[in-house]
Amino acid sequence: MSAVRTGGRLLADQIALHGCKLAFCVPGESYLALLDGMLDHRDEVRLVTCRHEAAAANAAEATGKLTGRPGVCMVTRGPGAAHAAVGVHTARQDSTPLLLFVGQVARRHRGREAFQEIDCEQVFGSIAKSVFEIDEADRIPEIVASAFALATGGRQGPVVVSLPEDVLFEHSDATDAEPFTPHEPIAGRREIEELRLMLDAAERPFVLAGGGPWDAEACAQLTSWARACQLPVGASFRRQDVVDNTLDCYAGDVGLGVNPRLAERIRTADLLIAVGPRLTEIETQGYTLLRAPAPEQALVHVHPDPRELGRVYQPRLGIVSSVSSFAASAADMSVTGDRWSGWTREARADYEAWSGHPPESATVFGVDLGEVVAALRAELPDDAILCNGAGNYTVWLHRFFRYRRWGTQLAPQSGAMGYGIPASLAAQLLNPGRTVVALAGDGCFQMSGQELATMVQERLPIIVIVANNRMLATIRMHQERRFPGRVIGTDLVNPDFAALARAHGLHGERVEQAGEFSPALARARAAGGPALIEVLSDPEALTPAASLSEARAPGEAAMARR
Ligand SMILES: Cc1ncc(C[n+]2csc(CCOP(=O)(O)OP(=O)(O)O)c2C)c(N)n1
Ligand SMILES: [Mg+2]
Repeated sequence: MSAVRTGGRLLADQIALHGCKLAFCVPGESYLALLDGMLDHRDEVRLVTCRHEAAAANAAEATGKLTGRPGVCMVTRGPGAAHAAVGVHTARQDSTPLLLFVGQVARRHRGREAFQEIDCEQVFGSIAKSVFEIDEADRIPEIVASAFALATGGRQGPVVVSLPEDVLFEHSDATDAEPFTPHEPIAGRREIEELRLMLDAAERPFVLAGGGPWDAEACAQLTSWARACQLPVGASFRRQDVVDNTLDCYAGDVGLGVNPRLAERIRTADLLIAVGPRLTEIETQGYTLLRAPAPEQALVHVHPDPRELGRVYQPRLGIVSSVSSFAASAADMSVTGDRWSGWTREARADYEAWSGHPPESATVFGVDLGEVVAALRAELPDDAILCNGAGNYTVWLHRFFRYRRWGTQLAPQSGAMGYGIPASLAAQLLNPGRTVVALAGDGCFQMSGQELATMVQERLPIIVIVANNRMLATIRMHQERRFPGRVIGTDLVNPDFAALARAHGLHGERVEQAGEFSPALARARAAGGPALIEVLSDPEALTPAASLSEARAPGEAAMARR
């Protein structure tokens, strides 16, 4: 279309024509004309108002994770942009396509430190893939098309677009862009053949899958390759849904609190095929599983962005390819797995021994989180989406839950607290018929708990589970290990979470004793609307494997056990 439009309307038209169906915002007077433009697209683009910009940005990030296309977030200048920064950071670390539109001071006031002025380039320059400021309404179609393309090209990530207020009111007769199409790097035949030869020579191959963007088809192709060649597949940190965890080829995730036997397996593999992930501090367990820069394992690294190949680790074979293109090519590869089928069976046995059943509860008080995850595993449908933030409570989830399908895990590789609840908004809005569960610790919950109001307003039947141990256990754990007995800053005095939920209009209840969680889950699922279950858990149970007293005095606790 080409007609005279305000910048705000022109921008809203571009957002819609590039295929955005869901956007999150906290309104601001700095971008009224964009909001007004969105009104004319209200039937195509659902605009959800969050209570806090951090939540809006996280929800948009989760939209990007689930769809592989940029999630869209709109916020006001200084305070709004500062709040939204956490979502930009997560999009960066998790390689998620995200567009953050920031209302900005008028052009003529720039540089005066006008009211709430923020220099987006300075603030976001080191975490966004790119930062634009639109100087004239005529260039809106070009810059927005560029932002969509940049966010999705190569390694996906966040792009920030700053919108001077007067540009949004300026009139323009610019012509619309064409809808953007993401470009996909394709795995070359020669590289696939080279990989086949490397596999032919391998004794102990291991596949580490992660990164993205994945989709159901690519995951199915990766799985069929792994099964045909009897390859063990591990998932990178918080990408546990790339392979059905119940299959024999699945060997567990290389995240925080990794199975030590899995870590050892990767260390001793002779061929490591990384399909999609960046090889970060987490996947390499503090850069110890692989030697930098030249790993002992023959490293094959598949990544859509050439800048990630050799960034820390020099691959023996680097393949610049989308995970989908690689998986499609690999699915046709036939290599006999006879030599390593025993190795793959052992990898699976290690996983099952590690994650089969939560250990016997040592808790004397409240509900063991092992019981909670066991109930979720047994009772949720295979396509339920589980969302979480950061904290020790996630260790139970990541270790004992079985992810069955792609798109069922929304969790921040950035380790950001407060992520799970906003992510659950996106998950439920995009998948109205599916079960969505958000898990949060008491600390984590209180970073985005205000979004219970958004759940009610948008009628989203999300089930929120708050694991309440009345402390920031992750930090307390580190504190006890490094400074035994010197506790500071990690105790929490909390509200009554169930009552807080009820005050928002959710079904809310608290479980305090073993055996109570499963019936509470059934009641929450039957509630027909958003529900919150507060689970009182024992502060003594730091992780499935560590207790508070042991962290404080490892020797003494071991003596006491004898
Ligand atoms: C936004 C943010 N702030 C601080 C941290 C550091 N941090 C990591 S885990 C954690 C405690 C989480 O507490 P809670 O949600 O209660 O979970 P718990 O560890 O008690 O199970 C903190 C403060 C973080 N990861 N993210
Ligand atoms: Mg806690």
